[in-house]
Amino acid sequence: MAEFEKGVVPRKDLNGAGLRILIVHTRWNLSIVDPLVKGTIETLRSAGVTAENILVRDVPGAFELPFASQQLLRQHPDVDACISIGVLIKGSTMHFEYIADSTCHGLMRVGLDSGKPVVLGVLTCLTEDQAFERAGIGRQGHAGHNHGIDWAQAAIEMALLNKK
Ligand code: CRM
Repeated sequence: MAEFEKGVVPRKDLNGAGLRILIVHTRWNLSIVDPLVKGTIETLRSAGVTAENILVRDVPGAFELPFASQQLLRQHPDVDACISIGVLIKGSTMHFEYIADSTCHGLMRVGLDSGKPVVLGVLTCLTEDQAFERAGIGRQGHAGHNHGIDWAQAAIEMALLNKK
């Protein structure tokens, strides 16, 4: 039996040429957010999205992502998809649960209301190590996988689907 491999199987030959992609990212947990944004941009570029067609904007924290994504999509009607990136790490209060829940629901709503794909680039991690590993910069010999790669591929796939 084939071994189970966790994760998404990307579509082959994704072509992002001509697509315009918005990235909105947080400045909270920036040392983890930065490599995620980098991985996202590198993947978009290698799939044919030009540098001029990648708009990058930042906001304070994850809670701001839905509002900012909504407003930036309104201000830039030529954008084909939005990737909203942030990293939530559980602390000792209930803040994490409230922010994670409202951010994810908010981003889903922005996508459905705007008719533009919004990719959930928000990690909701129980430990710092989980976050590092999902940004491809894991410690203690476990580099992990940069989820920005998957988010870029999802954005291109959904943008192309939306153009049909
Ligand atoms: C984040 O991206 N943001 C976090 N924030 C900030 C929050 C928002 C402010 C202003 O509206 O509320 O920017 O998204 C947090 O407040 C916390 C909780 C910190 C604590 O007290 O445990 N965490 C994050 C976070 O992990 N990531």
